[in-house]
Amino acid sequence: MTTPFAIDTGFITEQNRQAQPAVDEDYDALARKLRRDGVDIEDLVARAQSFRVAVPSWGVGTGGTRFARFPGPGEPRDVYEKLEDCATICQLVRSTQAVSLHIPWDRPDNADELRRFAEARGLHFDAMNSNTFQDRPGQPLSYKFGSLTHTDAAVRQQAIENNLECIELGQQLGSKALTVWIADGGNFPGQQHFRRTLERYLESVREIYRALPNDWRLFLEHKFYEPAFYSTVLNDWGVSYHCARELGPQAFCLVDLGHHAPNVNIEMIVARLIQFGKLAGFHFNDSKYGDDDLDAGSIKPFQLFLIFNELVDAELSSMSGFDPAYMLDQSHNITDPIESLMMSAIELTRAYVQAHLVDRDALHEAQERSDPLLALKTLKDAFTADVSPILAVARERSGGAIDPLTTYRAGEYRQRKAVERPAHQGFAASGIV
Ligand code: RM4
Ligand code: MN
Ligand code: MN
Repeated sequence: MTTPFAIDTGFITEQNRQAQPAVDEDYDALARKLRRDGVDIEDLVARAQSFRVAVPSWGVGTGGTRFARFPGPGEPRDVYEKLEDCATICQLVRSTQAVSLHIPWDRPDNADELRRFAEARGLHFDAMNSNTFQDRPGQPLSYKFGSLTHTDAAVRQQAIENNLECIELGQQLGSKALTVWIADGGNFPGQQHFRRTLERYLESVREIYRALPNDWRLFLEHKFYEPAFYSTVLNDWGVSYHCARELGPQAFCLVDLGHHAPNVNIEMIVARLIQFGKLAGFHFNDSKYGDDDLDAGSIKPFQLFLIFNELVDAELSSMSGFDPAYMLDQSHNITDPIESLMMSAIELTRAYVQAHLVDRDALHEAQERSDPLLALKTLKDAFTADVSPILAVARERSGGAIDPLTTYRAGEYRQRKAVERPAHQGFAASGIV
């Protein structure tokens, strides 16, 4: 077998050399401007270098809608090829060392071999995601009418076992968390008894919780609709919070940005969960209408900034137990997934750095003096600052690309993969994966 193509480090260095003079000029100008405000740019570069977000294995494949999927060239055909793509993203942006797997989509024949394969590429495994929202071939019982909350105890048991398998596999892979998202819910009024269904959910998740290793966390992911269109069992953060509390100290609430009704104040939910010590972390994406799974920061960058404003506020107050897990959860339907994931990782780092630019003393004072306009201006000053030179320098110092998109395209990774990975028959099926 020939060695799969990878972008050469020397090529990145050469691309950086060409981009360096312009970046240096912008960086120096920004450093001077920030110094006037008493901010040391080097601190912000260090913050940017420390930022981490996990990439979902399913994100590197072309997504789709319920109408169609338009596969792109050179798509990964198995978990190993997915990891190659994740390694390329990390090579260029340097913030995405962790990969989140979905089981059974990514179930390996040999977990040790997969772990070594990842480690050899500087990657490790983030939260495991269980999938009980589809039927796998040969599966004895169907999830058509639910999984962990099904009225039939045997179906619930099967779904519990699917989750236990994820924990077991995750332990072999070095993961430390399990994310449970269920599609359970109803399309018709009367279809489900709301209270009984939630009771069954708790009973099932308790079994999963009991199997958690001591150093693991359980992330409960709520979603208010889809694929169930009338009601879902874990419909919002309130229910999620209730369940996490019922379960115990290792259970937390995961916030997927696309899983809220339109206009909901997500940053406030984030602040509440932080205050209650139950924020698991995020599935980052963006949306206009619903669970659109668009690229993070593409539609509502100010909202993203406001979320990071809460996160950074908690980070700077050294709140005990504050350790949110960040992951991208997007569906790349019409873009090259590698490009989208790189740009999204950069947008998150941007929001994180901008949030560090907020003058927190000034904000606090404006709040105390009931000066809403000055409070908003304090936030807007940070949000409108162009921190791109900080992000570029951070990437370059960490061994990544000053301009990941240009370098990726110039490196012809996708073209090379199109040759190496001829699409197999039947791969163009519709659906989100
Ligand atoms: C769901 C949810 C889950 C993700 C699946 C693919 O809407 O966001 O996190 O695993 O999609
Ligand atoms: Mn999600
Ligand atoms: Mn989702």
